Amino acid sequence: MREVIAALRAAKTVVMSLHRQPDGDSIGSTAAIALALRRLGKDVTLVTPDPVPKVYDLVPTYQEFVPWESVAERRFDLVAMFDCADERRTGAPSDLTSYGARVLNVDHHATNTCFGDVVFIDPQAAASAEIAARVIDQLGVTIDREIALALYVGLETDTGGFRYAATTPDSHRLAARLLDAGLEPGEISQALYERQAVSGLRLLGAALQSLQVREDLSLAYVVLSAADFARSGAAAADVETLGVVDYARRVDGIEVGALLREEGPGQVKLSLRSKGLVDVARLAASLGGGGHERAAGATLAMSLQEAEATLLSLLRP
Ligand SMILES: [Mn+2]
Repeated sequence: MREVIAALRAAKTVVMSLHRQPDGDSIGSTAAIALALRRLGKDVTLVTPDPVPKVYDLVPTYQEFVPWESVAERRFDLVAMFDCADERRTGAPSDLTSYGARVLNVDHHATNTCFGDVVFIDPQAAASAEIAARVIDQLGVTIDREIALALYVGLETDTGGFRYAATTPDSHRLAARLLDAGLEPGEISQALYERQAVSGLRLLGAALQSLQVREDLSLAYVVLSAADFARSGAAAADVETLGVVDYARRVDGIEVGALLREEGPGQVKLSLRSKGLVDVARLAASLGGGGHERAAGATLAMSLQEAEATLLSLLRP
């Protein structure tokens, strides 16, 4: 942590990147750190490999995220990532070292590849936003309402509204601090969860329609084909914000929930959720992916049918 603080203090210009298919924690922890660094007078540029879902438009700095391409000609003192488990997930077209002198990697994914020059991983943290709060405290920056809002979005979304097993007393203590900074939790969850487009809900309907339960494998899974997206008019980002895979895990008596989503011809994104007995990070890692014990994923270069067979064999004892 001392090195993290030193690296951030030493840099005058910083570029920060979200991870692919950015979620609330990626955006929230990145935005919070960016705001804190600006309070210290630093020049911070924000990039993203994929568009930031509109549902996160309540997060300060939401409008500032630009594609990596727009910083191709620039060089920064520091390239900083929060919540990004591996270098490829940054989606940077060139090696990260071509954008800056040093690379900072702060995260809570146990499967983090430890890329970069300064690395801080805390798998006990329920969200990268928890680590970001510690960093901001150590930088000596006050958590004002703006920073609190960014942190809260990260914390609230990554803990599933403080329901997931990774949630700790520290998560709640941080939430209390953030609310004390002037946040209205009801307003925030309404902004996050009650502004769904009908297209997204129709996609969820298609997913639930596809639900398969394999009691012999303690698995429930849903499948979304490219045709489901075309029919509903929903976007890939809707899958994340609707928590589609979590519905599979809700089935009584199973341990693992999964979602197979066709990303394109011959490419399928597999998302895995566990109730606790099965370490899905290990399963995902065996397919070249990663994540947490209870929430992990991998990208598979195969057809939807082949991916379904791969999933079933993955769960076979
Ligand atoms: Mn996270």
